[in-house]
Amino acid sequence: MSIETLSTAQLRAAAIEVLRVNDLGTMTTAAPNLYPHMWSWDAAFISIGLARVSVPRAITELRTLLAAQWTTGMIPHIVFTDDDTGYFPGFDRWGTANAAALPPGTRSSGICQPPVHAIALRHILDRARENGGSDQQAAESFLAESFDGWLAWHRWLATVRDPDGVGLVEIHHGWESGFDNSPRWDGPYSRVVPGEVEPFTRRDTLHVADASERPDDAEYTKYLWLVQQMASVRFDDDAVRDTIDFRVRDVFFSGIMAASSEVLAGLGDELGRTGDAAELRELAARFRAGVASTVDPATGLARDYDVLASEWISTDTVSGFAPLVAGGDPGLLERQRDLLQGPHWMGHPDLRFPLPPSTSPASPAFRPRTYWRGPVWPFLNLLLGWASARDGQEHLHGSLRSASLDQLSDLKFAEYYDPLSGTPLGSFAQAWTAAAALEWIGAPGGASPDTPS
Ligand code: 2M8
Repeated sequence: MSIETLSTAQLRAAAIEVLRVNDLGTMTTAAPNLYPHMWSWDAAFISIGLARVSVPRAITELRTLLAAQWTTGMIPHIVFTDDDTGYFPGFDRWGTANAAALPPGTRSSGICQPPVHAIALRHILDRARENGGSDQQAAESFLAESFDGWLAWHRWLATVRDPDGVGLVEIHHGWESGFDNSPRWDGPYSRVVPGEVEPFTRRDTLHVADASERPDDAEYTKYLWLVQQMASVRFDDDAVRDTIDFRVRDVFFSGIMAASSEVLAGLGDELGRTGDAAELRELAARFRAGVASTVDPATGLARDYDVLASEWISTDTVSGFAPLVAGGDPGLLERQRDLLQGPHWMGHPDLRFPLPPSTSPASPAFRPRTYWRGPVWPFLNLLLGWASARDGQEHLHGSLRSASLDQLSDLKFAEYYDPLSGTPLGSFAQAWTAAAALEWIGAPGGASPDTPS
């Protein structure tokens, strides 16, 4: 089906079908074969898409995720299904069964991912109020039921992962960033020297057309070494910090923390939780300032910080636009928007669609087909679009929307896309890609994909 002839209704129906195929009842798998479990930040984006179709089902998604929250407040990055799906590393390999903070009966990994959840909850509530009736009632009671859980999650991040109060979240594994093998992490990983890693057989490479689209075995050995290090101290927060070979202040994670804390503060206001809302606004301000403090004056891009090597990580990756997600200083944001729409990013002349690649095509680190080293990730464009709408940037929002709908009109709902050829890559029928399509379409009967908004 070509972009020209595809209707919005067809795109919407196909996206709904992807979510249906991935639906296990109380959780949506991130993708049918490659990712047959629930992932934390995928679940948040998926619930945004689900809210366009069924508010109760969207609520169920977040409720399932929150039920796996650790007693410390951490929301784990994977909630495993009860089945042995063959995903590697599975629950047993994680070794979290011995973690003191794992709630009884929960099967999860022992690390986290960026806190997009409050933003998702805001979307669900907004859709529910548009629908009114039982949807509104269900969403409002879910907000009241779950607020303490989200608050505990943000507090855990603010204390355990930012003990010095610098306004940047520290991560202990590239998987926590969600940008698994981004060039951002090449420096920190180059200094990880794995000890004895238990033998392993990967499964991920079986589910993509070309294994070179995935991280290589040397990268996986380091990923597993870090998991082993955490398991050796039973995932105890303080002990992990003292043990782990990977400690990085992740600027994009921190940008999401800032944005999401602000949104959660607004939700707190609605519940009359004035003190908690004020605390969350302070967190939002702290992380906004932390993100802004990383910006390299020479490039205008935000940077990560390698704690163990005491050095800044300067890469031309989309994470450099963390201030656009965090919000804040208008002058900084304007410079960032100019960069984002400029020739190294959305305005690069060789792009198939004017959407930001995960690494700039102008960077020597750019690999157009390799996972987080260059491809375009549709869910990230939705996040950037949400932030631009929040900041009243209708033009940028409209550009991201129309280019995203053009890209997604191939109906593959790929995990990621080659920015130059537009080829869909990684897993197909990826749930958060379908969810992004649903959210970009908006209400049924909205503008058609090829109508610029
Ligand atoms: C990818 O990460 C997982 C590990 O967490 C993997 O490669 O097995 C990343 O793209 C991550 O951001 C995403 O949440 C996950 C599921 O879509 O896949």
